[in-house]
Amino acid sequence: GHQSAVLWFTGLSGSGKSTLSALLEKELFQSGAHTYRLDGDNIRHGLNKNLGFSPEDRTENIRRIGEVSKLMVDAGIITLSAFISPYRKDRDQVRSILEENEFIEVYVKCSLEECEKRDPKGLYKKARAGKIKGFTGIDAPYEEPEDPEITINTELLSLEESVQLIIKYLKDKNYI
Ligand code: GGZ
Repeated sequence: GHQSAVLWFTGLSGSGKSTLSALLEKELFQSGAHTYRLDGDNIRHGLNKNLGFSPEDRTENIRRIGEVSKLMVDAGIITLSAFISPYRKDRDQVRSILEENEFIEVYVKCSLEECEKRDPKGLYKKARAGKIKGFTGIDAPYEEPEDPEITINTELLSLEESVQLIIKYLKDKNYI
């Protein structure tokens, strides 16, 4: 059977959300699924370009993305939303506007130490130097999911293993 849903990727900057969701989308698309990916590139530069990184703005960012994700799920699309989404209450709010089986929380788990070591955009370095204020993990909080549907530890799994784990979940639960 087929059931659309949002795969909600949450985790620190540099944890691997974008890389993982991009490769997963590619594989899902190749298997014939209808997918769409929401991330900072197509959301924070458009719909949410009036929002920054204060706690209030992050909450509003996630609220709007949740509503857009819901519309996409209603349109029958497997939606991949990749945002830090640091507040548990904001993620739970998104969960609450969807049906039970329509929200799949994917915790992209990676220690702050490792994210800082990766630092692909040099943002942690800037945050440590005080050039960026309120950076998640440094001087802004990240609240870990308490009961995510899927946890992907990107320090232990390869990218391909991570993708296959999610595909297996989707197959086992009859999403694809
Ligand atoms: C966290 C920030 C910040 C601050 C800019 N804190 O690694 P990136 O660059 O590409 O991903 C981060 C992205 C986070 O945006 P989100 O919309 O996912 O955040 S939230 O869910 O909290 O609303 C990072 C960059 O934006 N960035 N300033 N202060 N990340």
